[in-house]
Order: sequence, then C-alpha cells, then structure tokens
Amino acid sequence: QAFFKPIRDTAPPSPTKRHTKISVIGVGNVGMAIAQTILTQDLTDELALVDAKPDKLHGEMLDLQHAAAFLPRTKIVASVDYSVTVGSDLCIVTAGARQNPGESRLNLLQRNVALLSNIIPPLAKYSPDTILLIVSNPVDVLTYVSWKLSGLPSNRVIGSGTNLDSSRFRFLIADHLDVNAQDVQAYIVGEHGDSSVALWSSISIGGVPVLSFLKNQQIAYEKETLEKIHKAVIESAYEVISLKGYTSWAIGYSVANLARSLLRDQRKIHPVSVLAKGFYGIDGGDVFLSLPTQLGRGGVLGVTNIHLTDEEEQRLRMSAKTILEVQSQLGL
Ligand code: 6V0
Repeated sequence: QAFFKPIRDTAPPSPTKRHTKISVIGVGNVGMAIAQTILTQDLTDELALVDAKPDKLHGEMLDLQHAAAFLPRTKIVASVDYSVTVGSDLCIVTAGARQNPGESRLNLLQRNVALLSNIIPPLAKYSPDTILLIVSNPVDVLTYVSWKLSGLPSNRVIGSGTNLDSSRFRFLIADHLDVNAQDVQAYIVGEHGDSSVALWSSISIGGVPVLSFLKNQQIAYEKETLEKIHKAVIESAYEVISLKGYTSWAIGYSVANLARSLLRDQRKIHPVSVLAKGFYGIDGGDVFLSLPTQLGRGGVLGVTNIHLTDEEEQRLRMSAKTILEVQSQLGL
C-alpha cells in the first residue's frame, strides 16, 4: 500500500529535469570535503562514492546519509565496485597514495600512475559520456595520464589545477587591499605547484585594472610585495599541511564550484588544467596545465585569450617545460 493517497485527476508527471549524478573516487579528507560541499550546495541528484577501503567507505556513506533530514534530497550510494558509478555526468578523482618516509616524488608519482590505471578505465567504461575532473596530485601530470588512460576527448578531461591557488591569491590580494575577494579578478596559471605563474598584468578589482590604477595614481608598488603575495600562495598548501596535516575545506569549495559551472552550464572562466598545447605559444608535447578556461556542460568550451606580458608568457612556457620533464620520466 502506498504511503500517500494519490491526488485525484493528477496529470502524469511532467518530464522533469534530467537526473544528474556525480561520482567521487577516494573518500579521504579531500574527497569527503568535496562530497559534503556538493551535498550542501544541492548540485546533484545522486552521489556515488568509491574507495579501496570498504569499511571507511561504508562509514562515510552512512554518516552522510544520516544528515538527510538537513540536506536537499540526494541519493547517496557507495561501493568498492566501479559499477556503482554507472551513468555519471561528472567523476571527481581524489584517490591518492601518500608519500612514504624517504620516498622520492617521482616514485610517489609512479605509484599514483599505477593507481590511476585501476581507476580511470572503469570510470570511462561505466560512464562514457562523463566529464573527468582530476584532483589527485601532482594534478597536471595525473590529468595528462587520465586523459591517456580514459580515451575521452580532451574537452572532457580537466584537472582542478590552479583554481584553488587563484582563490588563495584572490584572498591575499583582497586582504591586502581590504576589499571583497569576490570582486578581485586574478589568475594564477601554469603548474599547480612551485612553477605556477601569477598574472599580475590582468588583475582587476571591480573592473579597475590594478597595476595601471596604482601607476596612474602614482602610488608606488614594490615588485617584491607582489612576489611575496605569489610566494605566500605557493607556500599556503605546505603551511596548512604542516599545521593540520592535510588541506580540505578550500579544495572542497573550489571543486564544488567547478562542478556547478560544468553541470549547470555556467560558462564561467576558471583557471583549470587543460590540454594546453597550442595556446600561449606552448609547444613541445601534450601537456596539461592551468589556463583561464570557460567551463560548461560540454566540459572545456574554450581558453580565454588574456593579454600576457612577455615575462608572464615566458614563465608560463617554463612551467610547461617543468611538467613535460616530469612526464618524460614516466616513459608513457
Ligand atoms: P587521503 O586522506 O589519504 O585520501 C586518499 C583516499 O584515496 C583514501 O581514502 C584511500 O583509501 C583512497 N585510495 C587509495 N588508493 C585507492 C584506489 N586504488 N582506489 C580507490 N581509492 C583509493 O588523501 P587526501 O584526501 O588528503 O588527498 C587526496 C589527493 O588530493 C592527494 O593526492 C592530494 O595531494 C590531492 N590534493 C589536491 C589538491 C589540488 O588542489 N589539486 C588539493 C588538496 C589535496
């Protein structure tokens, strides 16, 4: 017997909005921060979780399900078997191995590549129309590897890249000038890591280009101050990790923000890791790094043609070279 008595003479249900499904692979600190932000922001109808540790996975699923009375209605499923991800619109990969004491970064990378070779092919098999969003580090190289392993077109393989770095950058500039970070347009591009590039020449606040404004007002600004802010961005992940052991909240919000732009076809511009060959004079091989990219339901819609100074362009090419060097060591 049905719980509700049907209302008389109701019209058949109208074809409602399409069911959306997001899968999150890896339910560690980062995966769970992403999952909970996605749930609180009502970004999906179904959330599938996958991890290699069945007990931890089951526990995390139950813990989220128990919040149902306080959340928008979302079906939450979990399994160590990838069939649970079938029909996903977006698959977010946060699974990662941790660095062992004394282990080289290259060795860690090789272990993460091996891990992805068990994750990406089943994701692509169960959801051939999915957009893949890679978060695991080193994110640029692993996004390239995921693209290769998935066989998906490059417009549907994206790395979270410097979206988070740019948000840290906007926060620090806003803090420095005492304005709202949402009014600050500023991008960090290139590698999500030490060779990232701050695009000072294109920073604007409320539409006012910052450097030329300061120049016109004859307000002196030290290049060193700018470098210091960029350095603080690069060091901020290390700082948070040294204090609390991992980073989670900012990456959670940052990835949920990308999920919204992608699934809700927001056509917003985000600095994310995309196949960069051919843009801004980047050549020398297939390399993924962050560029200001327009995101929508189809994935990557285009790369914005921002004016870069010669120095910025030079640094961006160096960043590409750094990533390509690491890639070449993998022998893929
Ligand atoms: P964590 O808390 O150790 O979680 C990793 C999870 O992955 C664990 O639950 C593991 O059980 C799981 N896992 C391991 N192997 C597999 C596998 N083969 N299949 C399925 N699951 C598996 O790490 P944390 O959540 O802190 O970080 C995850 C990754 O995100 C790391 O690579 C970080 O470096 C990276 N980050 C990337 C950021 C970015 O801006 N791109 C930001 C923060 C962290």
